[in-house]
Amino acid sequence: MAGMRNDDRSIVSWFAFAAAIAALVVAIVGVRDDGGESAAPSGNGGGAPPTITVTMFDNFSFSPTTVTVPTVGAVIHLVNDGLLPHNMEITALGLTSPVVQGSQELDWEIGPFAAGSYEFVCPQPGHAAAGMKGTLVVTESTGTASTDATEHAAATDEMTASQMDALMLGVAQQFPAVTEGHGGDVMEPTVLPDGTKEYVIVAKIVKWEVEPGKFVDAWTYNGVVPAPEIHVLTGDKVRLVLKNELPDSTSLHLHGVKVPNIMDGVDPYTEAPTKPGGEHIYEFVAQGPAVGIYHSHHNAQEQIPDGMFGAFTIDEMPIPQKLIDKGYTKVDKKVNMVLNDAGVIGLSLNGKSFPATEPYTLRVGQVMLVNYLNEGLQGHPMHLHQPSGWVIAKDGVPMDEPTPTDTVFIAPGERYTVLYMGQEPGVWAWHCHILNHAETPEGMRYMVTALIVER
Ligand SMILES: [Cu+2]
Repeated sequence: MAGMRNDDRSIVSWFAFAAAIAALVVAIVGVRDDGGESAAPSGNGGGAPPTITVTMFDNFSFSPTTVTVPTVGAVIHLVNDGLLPHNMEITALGLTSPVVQGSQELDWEIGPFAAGSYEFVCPQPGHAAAGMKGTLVVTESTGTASTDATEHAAATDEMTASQMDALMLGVAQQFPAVTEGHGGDVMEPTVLPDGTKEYVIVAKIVKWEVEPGKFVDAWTYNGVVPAPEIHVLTGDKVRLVLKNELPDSTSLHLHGVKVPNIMDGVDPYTEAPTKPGGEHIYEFVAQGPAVGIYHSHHNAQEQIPDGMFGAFTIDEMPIPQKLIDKGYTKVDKKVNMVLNDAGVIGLSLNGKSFPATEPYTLRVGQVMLVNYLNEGLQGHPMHLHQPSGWVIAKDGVPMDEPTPTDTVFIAPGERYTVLYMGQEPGVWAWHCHILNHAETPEGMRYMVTALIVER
């Protein structure tokens, strides 16, 4: 898998890519017409300042993170969704709002000001450093723009159809947005004198950029989300050295991988918790095939969604004869897609949220094998517009009879292995079909990527 990403991106130029995605967005949202129910921004016609809602959260974030206002100014309706005091400071303009106490809200009038782009932060001690910041875009035109409001209903009410279209286009054109960090690449083992493959797994907190500018304190293995993929072969002697650099204890469970009970990684039953600063060794002989996950089994409802998960695969999944007969003779590309929806990472594919998700490319006739692995707290129906696929394994067990799918529902903990063959060239949307996991009034978000099929 290493190096695949650069190859992928070189196949289409960035500009062509953005244009293709833009066309895709237009196609998706084309059903909404300008005479629809959207209201114009209040008072905008006469040049009066519009009201824009900005919500502040105790996870040190603003929503939306990009606020677009006209040069005439705006009323910022500040809502504190948390319990801590928060407020908003546009440092370069010398503007600071009153402090908003927990669960309170207030209106803050700002402007007029010159067109430009200005950072805003929460000036409460430590909040900006924790990532509580955003961008105020001042434009000559009117606007109430945002790129990631959670107050979607309110945002929709304040937008015209054209404004909504412009926002959606803006988000789409960012795809694939560049962010720091890339998870899930295959980890190389240290081979010990007796042939054992040793992997050192360091549990630690790092700043992880889920989407452009949104850094969270992710709980990781080896500093990336998802953790590096561990891929071994049947018969391999495997040794995992877990080093705990977290402030809490932890343990490492091998989900969907056959191991002796004592290696199951479930404290306090099969082992004592590995304390901060501690180390634990897991040893077993690989028995494949397997499409598994290694993840925390200690306060897992927080440690896993916060980032402590990675694929653990053994051997390659066999292609059923029925599909070989249909021309699926070999796998040209392998993709692990780890789903998440909670913790500091939130709704994401492989630790990233659209438009920062990774696009995939495939040539007509090539075959892509996708392992979907759900590490979230809810099920996700993953839908690839085209090509439709064939499920060839469930939880790492090969199926004699493949089943066709264009939407595969993956419950928490489940793994499905699906083969797709590139057929019709184009940019094909690929997303969770719980629609608010994929779409907002401001454009596509969260669990969305694309498959680009080329001749
Ligand atoms: Cu979903």
